[in-house]
Amino acid sequence: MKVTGLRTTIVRLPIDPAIGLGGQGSIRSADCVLTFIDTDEGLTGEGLVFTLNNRGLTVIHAMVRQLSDLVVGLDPLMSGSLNARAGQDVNFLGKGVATIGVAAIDMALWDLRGKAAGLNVAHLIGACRASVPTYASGGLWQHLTIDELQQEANALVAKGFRAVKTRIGAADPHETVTRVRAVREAIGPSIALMVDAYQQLTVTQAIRIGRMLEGMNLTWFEEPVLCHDHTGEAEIRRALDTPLASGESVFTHRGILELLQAGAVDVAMPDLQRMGGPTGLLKAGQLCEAFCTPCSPHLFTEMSLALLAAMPSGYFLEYMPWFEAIYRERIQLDSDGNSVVTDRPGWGFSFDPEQVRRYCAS
Ligand code: SMN
Ligand code: MG
Repeated sequence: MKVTGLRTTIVRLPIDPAIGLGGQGSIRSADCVLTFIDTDEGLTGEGLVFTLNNRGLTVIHAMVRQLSDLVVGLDPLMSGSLNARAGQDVNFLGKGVATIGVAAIDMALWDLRGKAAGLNVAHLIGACRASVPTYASGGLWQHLTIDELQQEANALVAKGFRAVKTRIGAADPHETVTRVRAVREAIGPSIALMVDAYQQLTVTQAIRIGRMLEGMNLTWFEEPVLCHDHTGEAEIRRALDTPLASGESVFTHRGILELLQAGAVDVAMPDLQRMGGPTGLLKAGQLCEAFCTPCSPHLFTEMSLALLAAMPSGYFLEYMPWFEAIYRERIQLDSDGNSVVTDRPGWGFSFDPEQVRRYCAS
């Protein structure tokens, strides 16, 4: 089999109503570069990388396209070293956009290998579990009132989720506690609850708020401080009983290694596009295993499901519905609130051409 070409399509998915991030602006769209790798055997592999609010979308798009010569002509079954070679190739540019470009291609190659074998990526690797604990991440944002928070929390539980995440910020700590308590009261004691401060706090603020939240049986406290402050994360982790989660904002598995070596986290959260794709994410998962640290991949629900199912260190799947509109298939929850690993080949989730046309902006 040979790769005959790389195609890309830009889709812009509106997030309406916009998500308010406390004092940190808002999220109004998820803007994606869909990557298609075609072969002479008629199989096509698919990948998705994205940005928020259209920021840098054309840059990511150009990056993916710039890398097409690395993959055209390649036998997808012989693409094991592609990620490492591509990493060397873009080394001069540093991480960031270059890594995201590599990720799009690596995602599509994994999809292709699964399709060529007739296996879901989870089974291609060798799955550890048939379903994956899942938390609802698309709601409970900071712009909601207490009533709205409770209504949304109830609705998520009614949909079958057994774990939910809410966002907090640097507002008055008492208000933060009131909001998190309101969610805990709505969902009851047996649903897992996570909080995510997406890097908005200082170490002192995080320890203070974290102490005030102890006793609410939080599953984790996510990204309390700036993502590169591993010393600060380690300090917060030592000060609190609540597990500390972080890692979504670091690049490549080496970024996750630094996080683990610093003793910064109880839960590591590698992000598929910042890891440079599935190859890097699986390496991050193996590092987590070596450090006896649960691994909860960030976003990319439709692809992370298969990878998480195949990671011995795998923990929760983040269910974020932003990309659902362009996929044919949907995540299925079982009666325990776990996402079921599908037998469909490749990712098991494929782009719906009609919906792609609808949201297409290229
Ligand atoms: C998050 C992800 C994407 C945009 C905003 C916030 C959040 C998460 O940190 O973990 O889902
Ligand atoms: Mg987060």
